[in-house]
Amino acid sequence: MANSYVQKVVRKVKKSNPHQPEFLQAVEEVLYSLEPLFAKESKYQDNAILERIVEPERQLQFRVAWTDDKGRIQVNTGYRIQFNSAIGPFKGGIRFHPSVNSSILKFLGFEQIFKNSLTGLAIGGAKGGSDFDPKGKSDAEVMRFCQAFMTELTRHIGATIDVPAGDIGVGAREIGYMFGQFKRLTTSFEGVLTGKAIPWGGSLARTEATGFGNVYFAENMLGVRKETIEGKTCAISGSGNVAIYTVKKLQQLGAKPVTVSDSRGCIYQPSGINLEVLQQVKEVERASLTRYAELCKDAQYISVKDYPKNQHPVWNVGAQLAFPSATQNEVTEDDAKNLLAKGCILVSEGANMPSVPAATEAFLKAGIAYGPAKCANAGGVATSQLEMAQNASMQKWTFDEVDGKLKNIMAGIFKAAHDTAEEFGQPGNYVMGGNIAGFRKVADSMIAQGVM
Ligand code: NDP
Ligand code: 2IT
Repeated sequence: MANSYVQKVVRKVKKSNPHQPEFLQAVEEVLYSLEPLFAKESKYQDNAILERIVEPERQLQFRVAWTDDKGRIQVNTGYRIQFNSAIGPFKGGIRFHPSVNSSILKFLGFEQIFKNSLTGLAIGGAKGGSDFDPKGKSDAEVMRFCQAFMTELTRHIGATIDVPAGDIGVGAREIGYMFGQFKRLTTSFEGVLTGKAIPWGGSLARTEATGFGNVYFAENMLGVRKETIEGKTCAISGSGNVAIYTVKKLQQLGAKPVTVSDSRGCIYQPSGINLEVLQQVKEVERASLTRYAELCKDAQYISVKDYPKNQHPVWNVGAQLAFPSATQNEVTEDDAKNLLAKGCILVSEGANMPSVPAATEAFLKAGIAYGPAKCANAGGVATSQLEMAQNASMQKWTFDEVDGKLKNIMAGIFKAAHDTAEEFGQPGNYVMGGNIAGFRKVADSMIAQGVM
């Protein structure tokens, strides 16, 4: 009976969302993991919560026309998926990447609902973005694009309505241009975006928060296994915001990160990643990792074209701890096998949905510490909410205050996932524990607020 409820809704989602593989993947992963809850409670089915929760409250798609440096008109598609506002204003990042489409943003928006709920804060779920590629564009082109994108988005957002932030391809520079345009159009200086620079409303520790938070989550997972971060060899994918501050926190705690990657290749440096060089190459020069290899003579660079089929070399270096921090579906089944075969004891996901379903299954089956994205990378959005709180109260907290709150929030998420997994008879399964804990709060709020 309970099984057939999930199956019925999954069938309906498949029928009404054809050609949206990432969205379907995210929906199936969450819904099937909730089955133990529906076996105990009928109120969710009685109130058609699943049928409602898989349907975004509002989806915006719009034209973004802008002029490049040569005076040519360029056109991109802009999106904002306002998925669920049961527990707070819509909240979630904006992604600028050529692969962006409705399926990817709906998967991200759907995940964001449960992630935001797990933080224990009052934030609903949303995601937005565009197929615009900031790579190779001048600052002036990025500015004109951001202004054109925000010209439409402005009418749909606000400090208590919907508060976007960064994600892939959107960092402090893009947030600045978008904030400026919002202010120009509305004359309102408000906390409408998070990830702002410090002098004009940003929060200390927001830049670091996703990476730091992920390492704090990993520490919690290791803690119940009587293990620590110190002395461990770590593999990280990606070399953007999340990857860089994962490397930084791991080094602070005495671990040795030995890999990073970007879309063109990866670095393996057995002596340990040089954080200063990484920040110079990625944050200052916005260059490829080939530049890192030029600057660090003992680093090995492997180009994507030399990767073994379906395998990412960063997951095959014998790391004890793994932190996927690039993009969705980057950890294949073969990668999971490589990690496990070489003694990996922990996978903690900085990226959103980085593991394919077969990889997730392999980690759960092996019984290693596996921190799913909704739990492990929630430190970013949680600290965004701390930025909103500072903006609303016109206060400014110190780095240590924000970092201390972040640490507590990550411990709270771990406890919720851990205790819920035990409650439903699958100790250590933070996929199920996290999904049920995140879902319950949103679903109960939806029931309380009536049919809509
Ligand atoms: P950045 O744009 O700063 O960095 C992204 C990194 O991932 C870059 O190294 C990029 O390489 C690589 N990458 C992106 N797409 C691909 C791809 N298709 N194949 C291979 N490599 C790729 O983004 P973030 O660090 O902010 O985001 C990384 C992940 O973390 C994403 O999944 C994001 O959704 C997630 N996340 C981010 C949060 C945040 O606060 N920023 C919060 C929670 C999750 P290249 O530069 O060559 O494209
Ligand atoms: O995926 C994510 O949680 C983010 N990109 C951060 C969202 C936010 O609103 O800070």
